[in-house]
Amino acid sequence: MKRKVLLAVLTLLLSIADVVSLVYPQRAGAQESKPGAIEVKVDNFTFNPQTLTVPPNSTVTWTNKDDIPHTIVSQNGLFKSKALDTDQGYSYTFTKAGTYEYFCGLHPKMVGKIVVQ
Ligand SMILES: [Cu+2]
Repeated sequence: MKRKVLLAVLTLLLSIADVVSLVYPQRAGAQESKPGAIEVKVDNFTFNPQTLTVPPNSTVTWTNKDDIPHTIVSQNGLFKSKALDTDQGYSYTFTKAGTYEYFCGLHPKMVGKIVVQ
């Protein structure tokens, strides 16, 4: 009886894999960069990478890897995060081309730049 259930589950998983492999090639053809994957690490009082170039409509996620809080504040007031504790993240979607400079509100010497083009 247990074996039959296991077989049914395996069959279901295989058919899901079939569907995914049918859908996936079309998506891979679109070949834009993946906005979800764009990450700036905040580590050792620096933004890494310090300058990041992304296409329009990219969502950038900053993740705090330090054991003290940091914030992400844009120079022109466009975005501002709350204090991020260790491993907390903040995301912002850049819709328009331009250069967006930002800093840490708690340590203003920490600066970074997002270039959207
Ligand atoms: Cu900071």
